[in-house]
Amino acid sequence: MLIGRKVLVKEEVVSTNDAAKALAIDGEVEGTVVTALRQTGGKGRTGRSWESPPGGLYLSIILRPELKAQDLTLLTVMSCLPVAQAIEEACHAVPRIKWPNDVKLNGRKVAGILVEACYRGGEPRFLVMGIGINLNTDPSALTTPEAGSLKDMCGKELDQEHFMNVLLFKLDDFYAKFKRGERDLDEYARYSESIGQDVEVRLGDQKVKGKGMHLEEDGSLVMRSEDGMIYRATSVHDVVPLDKGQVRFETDNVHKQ
Ligand code: BT5
Repeated sequence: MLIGRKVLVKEEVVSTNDAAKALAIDGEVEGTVVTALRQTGGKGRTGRSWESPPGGLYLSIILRPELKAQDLTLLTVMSCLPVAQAIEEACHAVPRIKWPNDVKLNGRKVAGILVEACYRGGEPRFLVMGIGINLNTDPSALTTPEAGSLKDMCGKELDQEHFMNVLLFKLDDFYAKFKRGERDLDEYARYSESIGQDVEVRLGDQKVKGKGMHLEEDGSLVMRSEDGMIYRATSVHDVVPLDKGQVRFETDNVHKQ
């Protein structure tokens, strides 16, 4: 087992992603996990914040994959799969993955993933995969209207240690398979609420409504807009028309060292 060989438990941090990033810069090995009981500055994508009261699970994993840039996006997008599987096992209910990085249960967002890539000289040096799950969070501690707590929705307190062990096991299995080139897109589609469903993505200043069609091998979501245009959405929810050439690659947040 690579992921979770070493788990560092903190009481309070600003962000487990920042804590993991600092460790990774100092050479911490792949697979190390940083977790905290609460975060004072939990981060979402593109400057958004992640509410992190006690009761939630906040963890970040240091990864050093030797993968091509396009595989990094797919890795980011598909990392929702082990999170959804762990939630299904704990709650006996099927969660839905909203592309690119949300996991929802009964229409409420219960988990989010933020993967940050640290580059040096154009080559990814390491990734930090941050996962936030509203496990035993008191729903009144969450102000985001669409947020949901697993404890509230499953009707029982969940064993945090057991849940984390299951999650780390599933993440480890997923990551090992991913590195071997195995991508279970059918299993992903089973949880997806975006494939075959109505989606809305941003194209510059505009929002485009349409239907999600399939996940591309580079992790982007192909959709057909209401006026019949085919678009490819990259993982930062920019959308690039397929017939206008190049698709832009961006991991969620890119940091230069
Ligand atoms: C995400 O961003 O969903 C990624 C969240 C990743 C959080 C983890 S916690 C461990 C690690 N350390 C960090 O600092 N971050 C990672 P995004 O798709 O941008 O969604 C952010 C939006 O989700 C916010 O603007 C709110 O609308 C909503 N939100 C914030 N906190 C939430 C919560 N606890 N539960 C559900 N929704 C929330």
